[in-house]
Amino acid sequence: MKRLLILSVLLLVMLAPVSVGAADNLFPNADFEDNWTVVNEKATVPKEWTPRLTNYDYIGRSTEQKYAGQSALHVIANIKSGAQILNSIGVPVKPGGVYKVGYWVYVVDGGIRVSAVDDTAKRYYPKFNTHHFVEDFTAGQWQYGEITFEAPEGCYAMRLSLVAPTDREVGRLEAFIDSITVVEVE
Ligand SMILES: [Ca+2]
Repeated sequence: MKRLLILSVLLLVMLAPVSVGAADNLFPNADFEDNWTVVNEKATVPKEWTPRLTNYDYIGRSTEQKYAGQSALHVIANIKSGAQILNSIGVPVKPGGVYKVGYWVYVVDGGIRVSAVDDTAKRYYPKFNTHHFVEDFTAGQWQYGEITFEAPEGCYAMRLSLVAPTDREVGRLEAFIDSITVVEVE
């Protein structure tokens, strides 16, 4: 009987879907479902994110286009290449730790760059700024993007930054982002 129980537990574990559990995700409110704050008539943002200056035409909650759940983040901007649109709060990391950022993006126009950036202190040159180029994406469909980085010596926090692409001239950009994960992999 006991052996049968162990076998059933093993089977359950084996059948469990391979996905990031909420407990493993270091990024708060990463599903863009709740906690939206109205900043002004053009921007309603998740509370963990701050718009950069007025580098946007629209930031809001999308309920029609989303990857999972009821909503996703919707961004429209006309800004110069490399300009930041939104920055997240800092997420604690350990120096030497390896982390994987995953996200789903749907590009309508232009493209968007997601960057993982050192957020230990406000400094002009962060200890790292690693990103995923828009050329990896095809417009008009949800696609998964991933960034892996090792937190260097002296790095105790990282943030995510949504940025206008630097690999091409972008006039108007429009994109949706959903289901972000930040997990420690080693
Ligand atoms: Ca969602």
